[in-house]
Amino acid sequence: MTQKIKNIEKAAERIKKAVQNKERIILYGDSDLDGISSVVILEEAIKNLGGHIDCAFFPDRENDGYGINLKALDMLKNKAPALFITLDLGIGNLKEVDLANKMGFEVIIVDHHEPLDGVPKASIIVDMKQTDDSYPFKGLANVGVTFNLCMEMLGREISQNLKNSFLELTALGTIADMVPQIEQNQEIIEQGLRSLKNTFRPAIRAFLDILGDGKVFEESLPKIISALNSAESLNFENESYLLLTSSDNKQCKEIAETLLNKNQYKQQQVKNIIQEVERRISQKQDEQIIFEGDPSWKLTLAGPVASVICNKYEKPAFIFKKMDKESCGSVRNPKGTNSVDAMKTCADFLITYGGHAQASGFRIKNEHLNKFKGCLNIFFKKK
Ligand SMILES: [Mn+2]
Repeated sequence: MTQKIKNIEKAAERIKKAVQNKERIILYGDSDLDGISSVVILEEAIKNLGGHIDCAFFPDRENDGYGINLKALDMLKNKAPALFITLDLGIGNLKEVDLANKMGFEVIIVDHHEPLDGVPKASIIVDMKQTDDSYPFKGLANVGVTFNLCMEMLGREISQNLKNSFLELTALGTIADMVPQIEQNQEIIEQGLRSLKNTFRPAIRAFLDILGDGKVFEESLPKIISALNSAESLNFENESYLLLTSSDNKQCKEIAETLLNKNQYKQQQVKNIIQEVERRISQKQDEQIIFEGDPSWKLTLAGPVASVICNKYEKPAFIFKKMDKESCGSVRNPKGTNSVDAMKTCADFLITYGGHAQASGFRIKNEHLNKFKGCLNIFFKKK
């Protein structure tokens, strides 16, 4: 028997039971394509079992912060009791899960991020990065974990068509999340892209129609992924989610067009910030890390900027938006170094942090920025 991710059978059974008992189900996903595609395929799996979800919620990273947040819980409190399923976030939300429990929610966490100091008191946690999970492949995107969960829920009876349509979104989310394209991820991407070329999904068809004009699929693909990945959440709604779940061709075309335009604008803003960072670091070449922030930089652009800077200069890149009292940022690290370990060492200066070895995020009081930077420089000097 092939090995399964810890608790995945338990989670599948619990969700199926909720469908049977007509319990309320809330899906709470991260606002990037990995999180959104996770929500979409889990919703489709629940529908396939004859159930439905009560609502899908996506926090706005810029204004509400990453993960489960108090504003969301406050908006959702009237829906308790309900099954509250988090996707691509939640493993770091120890306090928030306590609060959700108190409000009468039963929380299931589906995540692929590294647990920090302990795990939340959720009813079920599916995350192969838990220390006692011996699942051999740790590189799945969250949508890869969710795909495994959907397969577990639907079992052998699943039709090849439905499986393919799940694989399409799983491939997109996996590519978008920039996890290593090896082992299961490679299989998912190969099968998903093969199916995508002839997809029935109205959202993808809309993109292909707009970008089409005789262009090959491979050229359109990065644009589609980038557009879907850069939609922002507003009032816990997300345009990419609306697009991917719409069956109205006209609406799909309108949203797809909007997302492509917004993404183009975003790419230009990313370029501008990169230029500014490069101007600043040209005077600081002796430092171990790149550590730059600004009040005018959008938080959602910090990740893309840090990626480019990290690749180009082969140094850990900490890029942040400086707000009134706090700063919030994204981190990208060269292979062989671990940003989560680095921040663990310097955790005294941080409000929160979390993520993966190569890609993570943090929140900090402005008065601690210099001490944090000094601590990071010492950590990476030792490496
Ligand atoms: Mn992810």
